[in-house]
Amino acid sequence: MKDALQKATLYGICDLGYLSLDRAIPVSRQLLVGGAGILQLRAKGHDPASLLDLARGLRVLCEEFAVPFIVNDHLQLAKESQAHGLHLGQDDGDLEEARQFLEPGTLIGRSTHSLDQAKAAWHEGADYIGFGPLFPTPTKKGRPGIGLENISMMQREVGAKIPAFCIGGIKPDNLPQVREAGASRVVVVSHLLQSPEPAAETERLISRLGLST
Ligand code: 3NM
Repeated sequence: MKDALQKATLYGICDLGYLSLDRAIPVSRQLLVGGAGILQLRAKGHDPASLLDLARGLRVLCEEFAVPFIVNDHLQLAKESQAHGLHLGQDDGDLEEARQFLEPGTLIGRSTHSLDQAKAAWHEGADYIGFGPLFPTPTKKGRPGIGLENISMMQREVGAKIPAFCIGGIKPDNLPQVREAGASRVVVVSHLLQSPEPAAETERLISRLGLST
């Protein structure tokens, strides 16, 4: 799935903060139909053991589209659902320890909130990073936006080596600015999950960026 990761330009998230359990798979399918090149299950506040069926279902769905399926936070759930990857925040422990627990070849991503953290994630062996939040966002409450000024430097120093996805408050109206600032890959959560037409909207965002998956 490393090749598929390289091709991904729009990263979709099945976030149970926005989707009820019964909509999780159908809406995720719409994101993939629209061209999302990677998909994460994010379920803050849920008991990971209760998510195993959903995670397995999403993994199978992603395989249909040859897209990596990533589990946020939960090492055990990633392993048991045979996810293609695990995503860890800054406080979620050591990448190398996680790598030893997971099947060889499992992708590991890291959230980063500054240029220094982005560089550190590359040095510790992350397969990809998130970089943000660019703008304050209700999806990740309590974090200030880091703005756009470090994107081009981050791209040169990290994004040239591993995929780097800009994240946080990205919507159609600020997408041109984000692109202009140097982003070539993005994560869009609330805008897509709240859209009445997630597939069409995903496709529209990708084409507005001039990015293709
Ligand atoms: N991680 P939306 S920002 C899940 O900066 C997440 O690490 C962030 O959602 C980070 O597109 C974020 O709704 C929320 O703003 C992204």
